[in-house]
Amino acid sequence: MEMTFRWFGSKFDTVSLKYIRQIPGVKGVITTLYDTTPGEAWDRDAIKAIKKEVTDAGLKISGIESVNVCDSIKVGDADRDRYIDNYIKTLTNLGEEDIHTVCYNFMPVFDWTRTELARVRSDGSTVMAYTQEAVDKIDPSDIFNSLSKHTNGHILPGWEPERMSQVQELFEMYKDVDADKLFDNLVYFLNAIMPVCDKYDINMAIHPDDPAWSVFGLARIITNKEQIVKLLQAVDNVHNGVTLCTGSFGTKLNNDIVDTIYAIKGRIHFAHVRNLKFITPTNFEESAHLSSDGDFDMYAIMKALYDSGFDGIIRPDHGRMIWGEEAMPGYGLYDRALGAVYLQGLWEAIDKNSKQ
Ligand code: DNO
Repeated sequence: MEMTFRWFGSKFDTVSLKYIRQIPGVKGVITTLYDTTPGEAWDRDAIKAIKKEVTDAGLKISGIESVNVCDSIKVGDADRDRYIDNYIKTLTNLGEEDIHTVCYNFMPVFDWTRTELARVRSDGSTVMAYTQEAVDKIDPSDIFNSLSKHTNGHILPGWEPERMSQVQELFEMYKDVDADKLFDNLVYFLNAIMPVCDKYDINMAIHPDDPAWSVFGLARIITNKEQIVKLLQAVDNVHNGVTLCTGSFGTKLNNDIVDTIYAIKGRIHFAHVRNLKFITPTNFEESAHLSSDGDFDMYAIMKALYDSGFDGIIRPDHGRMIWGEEAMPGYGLYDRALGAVYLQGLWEAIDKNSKQ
Protein backbone atom coordinates (compact mmCIF):
# COMPACT_ATOMS: atom_id res chain seq x y z
CA MET A 1 0.00 0.00 0.00
CA GLU A 2 1.32 3.40 -0.92
CA MET A 3 -0.20 6.41 0.86
CA THR A 4 -0.64 9.44 -1.39
CA PHE A 5 -2.32 12.84 -1.28
CA ARG A 6 -4.35 14.63 -3.93
CA TRP A 7 -2.83 17.86 -5.18
CA PHE A 8 -4.37 20.09 -7.85
CA GLY A 9 -1.22 21.93 -8.93
CA SER A 10 0.33 25.10 -7.58
CA LYS A 11 -2.01 27.40 -9.52
CA PHE A 12 -5.13 25.82 -8.03
CA ASP A 13 -4.34 24.27 -4.67
CA THR A 14 -4.03 26.05 -1.34
CA VAL A 15 -1.89 23.19 -0.05
CA SER A 16 1.80 23.29 -0.98
CA LEU A 17 3.94 20.33 -1.96
CA LYS A 18 6.25 21.36 0.88
CA TYR A 19 3.45 20.72 3.41
CA ILE A 20 2.34 17.51 1.73
CA ARG A 21 5.87 16.21 2.08
CA GLN A 22 5.62 16.73 5.84
CA ILE A 23 2.63 14.41 6.24
CA PRO A 24 4.07 11.21 7.74
CA GLY A 25 4.21 8.36 5.25
CA VAL A 26 3.14 10.33 2.18
CA LYS A 27 5.64 9.98 -0.63
CA GLY A 28 3.55 10.65 -3.68
CA VAL A 29 0.83 12.92 -5.00
CA ILE A 30 -2.17 12.29 -7.17
CA THR A 31 -2.46 15.17 -9.54
CA THR A 32 -3.77 16.34 -12.89
CA LEU A 33 -3.38 19.12 -15.41
CA TYR A 34 -6.30 20.97 -13.87
CA ASP A 35 -6.52 23.58 -16.61
CA THR A 36 -7.07 21.12 -19.46
CA THR A 37 -10.57 20.55 -20.80
CA PRO A 38 -12.04 17.08 -21.16
CA GLY A 39 -11.30 15.86 -24.69
CA GLU A 40 -8.00 17.57 -25.34
CA ALA A 41 -4.72 15.69 -25.68
CA TRP A 42 -2.29 16.48 -22.88
CA ASP A 43 0.93 18.07 -23.91
CA ARG A 44 4.04 16.09 -23.05
CA ASP A 45 5.94 19.20 -21.96
CA ALA A 46 3.16 20.18 -19.56
CA ILE A 47 3.32 16.70 -18.01
CA LYS A 48 7.11 16.97 -17.78
CA ALA A 49 6.82 20.37 -16.08
CA ILE A 50 4.42 19.21 -13.36
CA LYS A 51 6.49 16.09 -12.85
CA LYS A 52 9.59 18.19 -12.35
CA GLU A 53 7.82 20.43 -9.88
CA VAL A 54 6.68 17.42 -7.84
CA THR A 55 10.06 15.71 -8.01
CA ASP A 56 11.90 18.90 -7.04
CA ALA A 57 9.73 18.98 -3.91
CA GLY A 58 10.95 15.52 -2.94
CA LEU A 59 7.74 13.73 -3.96
CA LYS A 60 6.62 11.74 -6.97
CA ILE A 61 3.52 11.56 -9.14
CA SER A 62 1.83 8.33 -8.05
CA GLY A 63 -1.15 8.68 -10.34
CA ILE A 64 -3.42 11.01 -12.26
CA GLU A 65 -6.88 11.99 -11.08
CA SER A 66 -8.43 12.59 -13.44
CA VAL A 67 -7.99 12.39 -17.16
CA ASN A 68 -11.62 13.29 -17.74
CA VAL A 69 -13.55 11.58 -20.48
CA CYS A 70 -15.45 14.05 -22.66
CA ASP A 71 -19.19 13.89 -23.24
CA SER A 72 -18.79 12.90 -26.87
CA ILE A 73 -17.22 9.58 -25.80
CA LYS A 74 -19.82 9.07 -23.08
CA VAL A 75 -22.77 9.58 -25.42
CA GLY A 76 -21.00 7.81 -28.30
CA ASP A 77 -21.56 10.45 -30.97
CA ALA A 78 -19.87 10.83 -34.36
CA ASP A 79 -16.82 12.58 -32.89
CA ARG A 80 -15.96 9.98 -30.31
CA ASP A 81 -13.14 8.28 -32.23
CA ARG A 82 -11.34 11.58 -32.63
CA TYR A 83 -11.59 12.20 -28.89
CA ILE A 84 -10.51 8.66 -28.11
CA ASP A 85 -7.41 9.32 -30.23
CA ASN A 86 -6.72 12.34 -28.06
CA TYR A 87 -7.16 10.23 -24.94
CA ILE A 88 -4.71 7.70 -26.36
CA LYS A 89 -2.21 10.51 -27.00
CA THR A 90 -2.58 11.62 -23.39
CA LEU A 91 -2.03 8.07 -22.13
CA THR A 92 1.01 7.72 -24.39
CA ASN A 93 2.51 10.92 -23.02
CA LEU A 94 1.79 9.85 -19.44
CA GLY A 95 3.29 6.41 -20.11
CA GLU A 96 6.40 7.98 -21.62
CA GLU A 97 6.72 10.00 -18.42
CA ASP A 98 6.52 6.82 -16.35
CA ILE A 99 3.05 7.47 -14.93
CA HIS A 100 1.01 4.30 -14.60
CA THR A 101 -2.33 4.96 -12.88
CA VAL A 102 -5.22 7.01 -14.27
CA CYS A 103 -8.47 7.60 -12.40
CA TYR A 104 -11.51 8.64 -14.44
CA ASN A 105 -15.28 8.48 -14.21
CA PHE A 106 -18.12 7.82 -16.62
CA MET A 107 -20.88 9.88 -15.05
CA PRO A 108 -23.12 11.86 -17.43
CA VAL A 109 -23.05 15.68 -17.14
CA PHE A 110 -22.18 15.96 -13.46
CA ASP A 111 -19.25 14.37 -11.68
CA TRP A 112 -19.86 13.76 -7.94
CA THR A 113 -22.83 15.73 -6.63
CA ARG A 114 -23.23 17.40 -3.24
CA THR A 115 -26.03 19.75 -2.24
CA GLU A 116 -24.10 21.55 0.53
CA LEU A 117 -20.42 22.36 0.58
CA ALA A 118 -20.17 23.64 4.14
CA ARG A 119 -22.72 22.08 6.49
CA VAL A 120 -21.79 23.14 10.02
CA ARG A 121 -21.37 20.30 12.51
CA SER A 122 -21.76 20.59 16.27
CA ASP A 123 -17.98 20.91 16.77
CA GLY A 124 -17.88 23.91 14.42
CA SER A 125 -16.19 22.06 11.56
CA THR A 126 -17.86 22.13 8.15
CA VAL A 127 -18.43 19.25 5.80
CA MET A 128 -19.91 18.54 2.40
CA ALA A 129 -23.34 16.95 2.46
CA TYR A 130 -26.04 15.57 0.20
CA THR A 131 -29.79 15.36 0.54
CA GLN A 132 -32.01 13.86 -2.09
CA GLU A 133 -34.76 16.26 -1.06
CA ALA A 134 -32.62 19.21 -2.14
CA VAL A 135 -31.77 17.58 -5.47
CA ASP A 136 -35.43 16.87 -6.12
CA LYS A 137 -36.27 20.52 -5.59
CA ILE A 138 -33.53 22.11 -7.66
CA ASP A 139 -33.39 22.63 -11.40
CA PRO A 140 -30.19 20.96 -12.70
CA SER A 141 -29.04 24.18 -14.35
CA ASP A 142 -29.21 25.97 -10.99
CA ILE A 143 -27.14 23.52 -9.00
CA PHE A 144 -23.86 24.85 -10.36
CA ASN A 145 -24.76 28.46 -9.55
CA SER A 146 -25.95 27.58 -6.08
CA LEU A 147 -22.81 25.58 -5.28
CA SER A 148 -20.36 27.98 -6.85
CA LYS A 149 -21.24 30.59 -4.21
CA HIS A 150 -19.66 28.37 -1.57
CA THR A 151 -16.43 27.20 -3.16
CA ASN A 152 -14.17 29.90 -1.69
CA GLY A 153 -13.35 30.88 -5.26
CA HIS A 154 -12.11 27.40 -6.22
CA ILE A 155 -13.15 25.32 -9.19
CA LEU A 156 -14.51 22.02 -7.91
CA PRO A 157 -13.07 18.90 -9.56
CA GLY A 158 -15.38 17.84 -12.37
CA TRP A 159 -17.44 21.03 -12.25
CA GLU A 160 -15.66 23.09 -14.87
CA PRO A 161 -17.55 26.40 -15.31
CA GLU A 162 -17.29 26.19 -19.13
CA ARG A 163 -19.19 22.90 -19.12
CA MET A 164 -21.62 23.93 -16.44
CA SER A 165 -22.63 27.00 -18.43
CA GLN A 166 -24.01 24.57 -21.01
CA VAL A 167 -25.99 22.30 -18.72
CA GLN A 168 -29.09 22.49 -20.94
CA GLU A 169 -27.15 21.44 -24.04
CA LEU A 170 -25.49 18.65 -22.09
CA PHE A 171 -28.85 17.29 -20.97
CA GLU A 172 -29.97 17.39 -24.58
CA MET A 173 -26.89 15.34 -25.61
CA TYR A 174 -27.75 12.64 -23.09
CA LYS A 175 -31.48 12.45 -23.74
CA ASP A 176 -31.29 9.09 -25.56
CA VAL A 177 -28.46 7.65 -23.48
CA ASP A 178 -29.91 5.08 -21.12
CA ALA A 179 -27.87 2.87 -18.80
CA ASP A 180 -27.31 0.15 -21.44
CA LYS A 181 -26.09 2.62 -24.03
CA LEU A 182 -23.81 4.33 -21.53
CA PHE A 183 -22.36 0.98 -20.51
CA ASP A 184 -21.74 0.01 -24.16
CA ASN A 185 -20.02 3.33 -24.77
CA LEU A 186 -17.78 2.72 -21.79
CA VAL A 187 -16.85 -0.73 -23.06
CA TYR A 188 -16.15 0.71 -26.53
CA PHE A 189 -13.87 3.34 -24.98
CA LEU A 190 -12.02 0.82 -22.82
CA ASN A 191 -11.49 -1.61 -25.69
CA ALA A 192 -10.03 1.22 -27.75
CA ILE A 193 -7.55 2.31 -25.09
CA MET A 194 -6.47 -1.10 -23.76
CA PRO A 195 -3.63 -1.52 -26.30
CA VAL A 196 -1.93 1.67 -25.17
CA CYS A 197 -2.50 0.71 -21.51
CA ASP A 198 -0.90 -2.67 -22.22
CA LYS A 199 2.04 -1.01 -23.95
CA TYR A 200 2.80 1.36 -21.07
CA ASP A 201 1.37 -0.70 -18.21
CA ILE A 202 -1.21 1.93 -17.37
CA ASN A 203 -3.90 0.95 -14.89
CA MET A 204 -7.22 2.62 -15.66
CA ALA A 205 -9.23 3.00 -12.46
CA ILE A 206 -12.88 3.93 -12.87
CA HIS A 207 -14.38 5.96 -10.06
CA PRO A 208 -17.80 4.88 -8.76
CA ASP A 209 -20.74 7.18 -9.36
CA ASP A 210 -21.42 9.55 -6.49
CA PRO A 211 -24.04 9.30 -5.22
CA ALA A 212 -24.45 5.72 -6.39
CA TRP A 213 -27.83 6.29 -7.99
CA SER A 214 -29.27 8.27 -10.84
CA VAL A 215 -29.55 12.02 -10.28
CA PHE A 216 -31.70 14.38 -12.35
CA GLY A 217 -32.90 11.39 -14.36
CA LEU A 218 -29.45 10.82 -15.90
CA ALA A 219 -28.19 7.25 -16.24
CA ARG A 220 -25.53 6.07 -13.82
CA ILE A 221 -23.84 2.71 -14.18
CA ILE A 222 -21.00 2.30 -11.67
CA THR A 223 -23.29 2.01 -8.71
CA ASN A 224 -23.04 -1.48 -7.21
CA LYS A 225 -20.95 -4.65 -7.07
CA GLU A 226 -22.82 -6.37 -9.91
CA GLN A 227 -22.28 -3.47 -12.30
CA ILE A 228 -18.59 -3.23 -11.46
CA VAL A 229 -18.06 -6.96 -11.88
CA LYS A 230 -19.95 -6.79 -15.18
CA LEU A 231 -17.61 -4.06 -16.41
CA LEU A 232 -14.47 -5.91 -15.31
CA GLN A 233 -15.70 -9.01 -17.16
CA ALA A 234 -16.76 -7.10 -20.26
CA VAL A 235 -13.19 -5.88 -20.72
CA ASP A 236 -11.26 -8.60 -19.03
CA ASN A 237 -7.85 -6.99 -18.91
CA VAL A 238 -6.04 -6.22 -15.66
CA HIS A 239 -5.54 -2.64 -16.89
CA ASN A 240 -9.30 -2.18 -16.72
CA GLY A 241 -9.67 -1.62 -13.00
CA VAL A 242 -11.38 0.36 -10.31
CA THR A 243 -10.89 3.23 -7.90
CA LEU A 244 -12.47 1.89 -4.74
CA CYS A 245 -13.94 5.10 -3.37
CA THR A 246 -15.67 4.13 -0.14
CA GLY A 247 -17.39 7.49 0.27
CA SER A 248 -18.95 7.27 -3.21
CA PHE A 249 -19.70 3.59 -3.46
CA GLY A 250 -20.89 3.63 0.15
CA THR A 251 -23.51 6.32 -0.46
CA LYS A 252 -25.89 3.46 -1.14
CA LEU A 253 -26.25 1.83 2.24
CA ASN A 254 -26.82 -1.66 0.90
CA ASN A 255 -23.55 -1.61 -1.05
CA ASP A 256 -21.38 -3.94 0.99
CA ILE A 257 -17.92 -2.38 0.70
CA VAL A 258 -16.01 -5.27 2.28
CA ASP A 259 -17.73 -7.89 0.14
CA THR A 260 -17.07 -5.82 -3.00
CA ILE A 261 -13.37 -5.50 -2.19
CA TYR A 262 -13.08 -9.30 -2.17
CA ALA A 263 -15.24 -9.67 -5.30
CA ILE A 264 -12.95 -7.44 -7.38
CA LYS A 265 -9.61 -8.16 -5.76
CA GLY A 266 -6.64 -7.70 -8.06
CA ARG A 267 -8.56 -5.06 -10.03
CA ILE A 268 -8.55 -2.29 -7.40
CA HIS A 269 -5.74 -0.07 -8.58
CA PHE A 270 -6.47 2.90 -6.40
CA ALA A 271 -8.39 3.44 -3.16
CA HIS A 272 -10.05 6.57 -1.78
CA VAL A 273 -10.88 5.74 1.79
CA ARG A 274 -13.24 8.02 3.70
CA ASN A 275 -16.24 7.85 5.95
CA LEU A 276 -19.87 9.06 5.78
CA LYS A 277 -22.43 9.84 8.44
CA PHE A 278 -26.02 9.10 7.46
CA ILE A 279 -28.90 11.11 8.86
CA THR A 280 -31.32 9.16 6.61
CA PRO A 281 -30.41 6.81 3.74
CA THR A 282 -30.49 9.75 1.31
CA ASN A 283 -29.22 12.49 3.58
CA PHE A 284 -25.57 12.06 4.46
CA GLU A 285 -22.54 14.13 5.34
CA GLU A 286 -18.84 13.52 4.91
CA SER A 287 -17.52 12.89 8.41
CA ALA A 288 -13.97 12.63 9.69
CA HIS A 289 -12.17 9.46 8.57
CA LEU A 290 -12.37 7.81 12.01
CA SER A 291 -14.86 4.91 12.27
CA SER A 292 -16.53 6.41 15.33
CA ASP A 293 -17.28 9.68 13.54
CA GLY A 294 -19.33 8.07 10.77
CA ASP A 295 -21.16 4.90 9.78
CA PHE A 296 -18.41 2.85 8.13
CA ASP A 297 -16.14 0.39 9.86
CA MET A 298 -12.83 1.74 8.59
CA TYR A 299 -10.91 -1.08 10.24
CA ALA A 300 -12.96 -3.67 8.35
CA ILE A 301 -12.41 -1.80 5.06
CA MET A 302 -8.64 -1.55 5.55
CA LYS A 303 -8.48 -5.17 6.67
CA ALA A 304 -10.37 -6.31 3.57
CA LEU A 305 -7.93 -4.35 1.39
CA TYR A 306 -5.01 -5.88 3.29
CA ASP A 307 -6.35 -9.45 3.30
CA SER A 308 -7.27 -9.33 -0.38
CA GLY A 309 -3.67 -8.44 -1.23
CA PHE A 310 -4.20 -4.80 -2.19
CA ASP A 311 -0.85 -3.23 -2.99
CA GLY A 312 -1.92 -0.16 -4.95
CA ILE A 313 -2.07 3.50 -4.18
CA ILE A 314 -4.43 4.88 -1.60
CA ARG A 315 -5.36 8.35 -0.45
CA PRO A 316 -7.47 9.96 2.22
CA ASP A 317 -10.44 11.63 0.61
CA HIS A 318 -12.60 14.64 1.29
CA GLY A 319 -11.84 16.10 4.67
CA ARG A 320 -13.81 18.37 6.95
CA MET A 321 -12.77 22.02 7.05
CA ILE A 322 -11.18 22.50 10.48
CA TRP A 323 -8.89 24.83 12.42
CA GLY A 324 -9.90 27.87 10.40
CA GLU A 325 -8.48 26.55 7.15
CA GLU A 326 -9.79 28.06 3.92
CA ALA A 327 -9.44 25.75 0.96
CA MET A 328 -11.30 24.04 -1.81
CA PRO A 329 -14.25 22.25 -0.13
CA GLY A 330 -13.15 18.75 0.88
CA TYR A 331 -9.55 19.40 -0.03
CA GLY A 332 -7.92 21.23 2.84
CA LEU A 333 -4.66 20.06 4.35
CA TYR A 334 -5.49 19.39 7.98
CA ASP A 335 -8.30 16.90 8.04
CA ARG A 336 -6.96 14.93 5.08
CA ALA A 337 -3.56 14.75 6.79
CA LEU A 338 -5.28 13.37 9.89
CA GLY A 339 -7.02 10.86 7.62
CA ALA A 340 -3.75 9.79 5.99
CA VAL A 341 -2.13 9.11 9.32
CA TYR A 342 -5.18 7.33 10.75
CA LEU A 343 -5.41 5.00 7.75
CA GLN A 344 -1.71 4.21 8.03
CA GLY A 345 -2.19 3.49 11.74
CA LEU A 346 -4.90 0.98 10.93
CA TRP A 347 -2.71 -0.59 8.25
CA GLU A 348 0.28 -0.91 10.57
CA ALA A 349 -1.84 -2.60 13.22
CA ILE A 350 -3.40 -4.99 10.69
CA ASP A 351 0.02 -5.79 9.24
CA LYS A 352 1.64 -6.45 12.63
CA ASN A 353 -1.29 -8.50 13.81
CA SER A 354 -1.28 -10.66 10.73
CA LYS A 355 2.42 -11.40 11.16
CA GLN A 356 2.17 -12.47 14.79
C1 DNO B 1 -14.33 14.38 -6.01
C2 DNO B 1 -13.63 13.28 -6.69
C3 DNO B 1 -14.13 13.06 -8.10
C4 DNO B 1 -13.23 12.08 -8.82
C5 DNO B 1 -13.68 11.82 -10.22
C6 DNO B 1 -12.80 10.82 -10.91
O1 DNO B 1 -13.82 14.98 -5.13
O2 DNO B 1 -13.64 12.11 -5.96
O3 DNO B 1 -14.15 14.28 -8.78
O4 DNO B 1 -11.93 12.60 -8.86
O5 DNO B 1 -14.99 11.36 -10.24
O6 DNO B 1 -12.80 11.09 -12.27
